[in-house]
Amino acid sequence: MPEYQNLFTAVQASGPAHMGVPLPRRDSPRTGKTPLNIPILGRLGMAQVGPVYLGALGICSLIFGALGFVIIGFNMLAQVHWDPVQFVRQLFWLSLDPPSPKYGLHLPPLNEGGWWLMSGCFITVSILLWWTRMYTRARSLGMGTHVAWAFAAAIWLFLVLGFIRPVLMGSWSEAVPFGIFSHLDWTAAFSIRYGNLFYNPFHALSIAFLYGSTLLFAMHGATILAVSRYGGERELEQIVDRGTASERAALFWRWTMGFNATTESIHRWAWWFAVLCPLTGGIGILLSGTVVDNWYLWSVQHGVAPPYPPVFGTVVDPAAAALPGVKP
Ligand code: 07D
Repeated sequence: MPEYQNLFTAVQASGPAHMGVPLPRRDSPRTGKTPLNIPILGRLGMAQVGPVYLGALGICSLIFGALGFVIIGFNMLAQVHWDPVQFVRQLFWLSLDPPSPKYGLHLPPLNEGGWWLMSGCFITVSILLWWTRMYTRARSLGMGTHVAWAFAAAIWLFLVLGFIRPVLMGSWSEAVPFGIFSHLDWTAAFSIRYGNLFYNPFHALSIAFLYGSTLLFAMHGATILAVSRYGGERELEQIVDRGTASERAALFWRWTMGFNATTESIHRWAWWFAVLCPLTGGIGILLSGTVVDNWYLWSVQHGVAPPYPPVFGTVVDPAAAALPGVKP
């Protein structure tokens, strides 16, 4: 047996399928037959696939998600006159857009944003149901609800972009369109409209946590793999059989940078960095247009960024320039 194991040489123990812990009385009973056993998946994780716990929340979430998704798909198909070839060719350019500004927060006709509103509503319901499912599943297993709260941080950004900020701005037209390139165009246009999002300190924070998360994940993943020859990845042994993997992992970082996380605290670092990325991001988006109209001018005003040299005269907020009586 090889001493060093990796993704491709891992020894796969196989035995009777594990159906999981007994379910509480209020939960749906187990249905279905023996779970699948797919050895190739054992190279990436576990070879056992299923059983999935669906339950009422799961089923409802999938139904609403599918409805929202299909509404988007059929709108796109209609845009290419129901031609499947053009649908595939133009997929990245197709888009289901929110209503135009003239509708404010009112209900628009279906073909002028109504479908967008309906599918957005269904997808939001689907995501909230999925969140509840994660929460209740964790509770049923006697676990903490950390995953659900991390998911909630992402949902916060999703809701700010598509619901909370548009409501505060008084128009659904502020929300993000459903489409591959269209949502990217929306992002670029949003940045330009509010004076370059790089000057938004919350966007900067969000990026710091995004990049920080990848760095922490790489450090943690690499550290554990590096001590897997001492059983570092079999976390139980670290607790009951001290003296090899964990100590080496900790010592490595203390030697190289003077400080080390613990096997518990590294996961708290990871959780907070990941959660703070959409949390700070959502704050940044919420402030754009509601409190701050031009992040570049805001930065100059607050001494964050230097002003342009006065060769072009004073820089005027383009939005303000459009106001009567203000000369560009
Ligand atoms: C988007 C929300 C949660 C998602 C959920 C899932 C479905 C599917 C389907 C049921 C990811 C929803 C699920 C919809 C359901 C069915 C069928 C999470 C999301 C719950 N930026 N930027 C960020 C960088 C620039 C701009 C964040 C880098 C330009 C805007 C992040 C650069 C411009 C917004 C980030 C860069 C610009 C952002 C996202 C570099 C113009 C946002 C964090 C190097 C392009 C968002 C404050 C995240 C935000 C955001 C990174 C550049 C615009 C840190 C690295 C200057 C408008 N940017 N950006 O976790 O929060 O997203 O901003 O250039 O809104 Mg940016």
